Amino acid sequence: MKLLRRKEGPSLDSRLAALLEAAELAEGRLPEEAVSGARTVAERAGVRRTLSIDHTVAALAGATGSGKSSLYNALAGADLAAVGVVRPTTSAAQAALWDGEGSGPLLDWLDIPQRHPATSASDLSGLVLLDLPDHDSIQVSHRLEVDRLVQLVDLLVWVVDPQKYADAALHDRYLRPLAAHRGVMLVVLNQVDRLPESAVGRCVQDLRRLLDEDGLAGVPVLAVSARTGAGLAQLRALLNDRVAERRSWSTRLAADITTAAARLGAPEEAPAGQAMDRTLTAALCEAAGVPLIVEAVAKGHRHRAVVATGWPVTRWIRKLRPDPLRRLRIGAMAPVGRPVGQLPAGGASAGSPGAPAGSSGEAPGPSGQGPGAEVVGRTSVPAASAVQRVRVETAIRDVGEAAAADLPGPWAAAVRQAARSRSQELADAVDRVVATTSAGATRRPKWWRAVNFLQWLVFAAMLAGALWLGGLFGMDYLRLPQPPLPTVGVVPWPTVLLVGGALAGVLIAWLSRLAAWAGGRRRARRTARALRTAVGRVGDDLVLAPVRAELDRYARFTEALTRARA
Ligand SMILES: Nc1nc2c(ncn2[C@@H]2O[C@H](COP(=O)(O)OP(=O)(O)OP(=O)(O)O)[C@@H](O)[C@H]2O)c(=O)[nH]1
Ligand SMILES: [Mg+2]
Repeated sequence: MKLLRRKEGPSLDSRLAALLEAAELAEGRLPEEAVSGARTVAERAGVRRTLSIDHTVAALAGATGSGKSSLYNALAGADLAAVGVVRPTTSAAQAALWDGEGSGPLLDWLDIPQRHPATSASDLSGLVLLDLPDHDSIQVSHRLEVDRLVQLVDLLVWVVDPQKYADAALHDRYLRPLAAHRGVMLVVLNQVDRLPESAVGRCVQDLRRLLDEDGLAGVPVLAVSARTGAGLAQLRALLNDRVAERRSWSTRLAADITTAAARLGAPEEAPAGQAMDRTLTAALCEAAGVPLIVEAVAKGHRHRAVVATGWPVTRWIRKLRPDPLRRLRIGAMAPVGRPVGQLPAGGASAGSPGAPAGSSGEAPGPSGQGPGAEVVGRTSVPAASAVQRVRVETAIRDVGEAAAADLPGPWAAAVRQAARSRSQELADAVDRVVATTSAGATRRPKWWRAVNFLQWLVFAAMLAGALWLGGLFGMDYLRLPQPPLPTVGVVPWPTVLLVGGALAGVLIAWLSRLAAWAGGRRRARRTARALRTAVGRVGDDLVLAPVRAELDRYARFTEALTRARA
């Protein structure tokens, strides 16, 4: 016995664990009924295994008047159950025990208070035989009692009679749904004494055909008569075999697991989760104003280059104009309000046009800062337009659709939902990475300082030339004798300094502008790349990662389901 327990244990154990795991993973994805059904099976199995496995609980089930109680009495060798002409007779299940010692907790669990020792020969040692009420009863309580015990017993003995063996109530409600339990089922055609001998074979054959149609091929069918005792010896022998094997309990639990697992779904190969992110990144970049920022990076670079390296005489004019990049509050990182939720907010945003494009944050300053608005490090990049938001929504939907393509219905819905699950956070997260990623775009190249120094040197030379010439002009005006004037060739030095300084200053300014133009483009390209990567990462975190998690959950579910069905 101990050996048997060990032999059955592990595989049942692991299948039960797998069923529970599958149910847990299916929580919220599959119909609650299937999930709780699997849990109930696991729970029930857990309890049954702790109760006596030396006893086999067999239930006589069937329609009213089929002769369950008569058969019960005949097998037990005593009139334990009332056999009546008024239908239905049996209203509560009772048990006959063959060597019932130790079966108490099992019968307590089955909730059967009426227990009688059987008086027939003890060849059925270990059998607990239940006489059930009728399954097709006009009494609801009878049907409920039958349904309850059909779920729990180790062995099902269906008792039919020649009149009602084809009843749809039996085949549709019990036999067909229990096809997985054919290993723990017997069918007894009772009252064969009421048939002419020649008809018995035909009747059994017809019953056999019906059972085959129910998916119960291989289930033993016995023709008996509780009244005459015909066929009872074979029935006893069959019961004796099953009781001696002491395996019906585990076969039944295994069938329960198979059925519960089937209700959770067919274990299919989980599709490789390929989430397409290109379009999503592109849509997010557009909505986050990346092209605008990239353009501003190039322009801002040129702007600052002119301020830093332009001709000192004219560069102040440029200073009066705002820096295009700082206008977007990039690089400045001052707390500026930007209404959150500019990108689509899950399914809720569908159909709501939201703020018109560019309506907020166009100008620097706390324009969008309302009471309670989130104000930490927001950029002033204009809000996403309706078209851009729709594009992001579409891209998110496409990611969900593509990932859900090969999944069964409820799981596909869960994957689609996962794609949308964090879209509320997208606007904020994208804005934050845009602010941090492009913050470095305002760094000044070292050569600007050198050129600036040179500009001031040249400017000083020009100024010196101007002052010198001014001095000479003054002395001439006052008719004072002219001091000696050094020359370069024929051109006097102060003129060389003034004109040369001015020309050199303008030339340096133009050359620097040329270099800044190229530098600006280069910086814009680098920023674009960095922004695309950073925004792509946000899309990955908030859209693709939840999808991958759900696909992974489905993969683990199918894997658990495969183990549960093994
Ligand atoms: N001829 C004949 N009559 C039988 C046989 N078995 C039972 N009967 C009769 O059929 C009637 C119903 O028998 P029960 O044993 O009470 O039937 P049951 O299936 O327990 O019915 P419920 O308790 O109402 O569900 C009784 O009158 C029995 O005498 C049989 O093998 N042959
Ligand atoms: Mg009865």
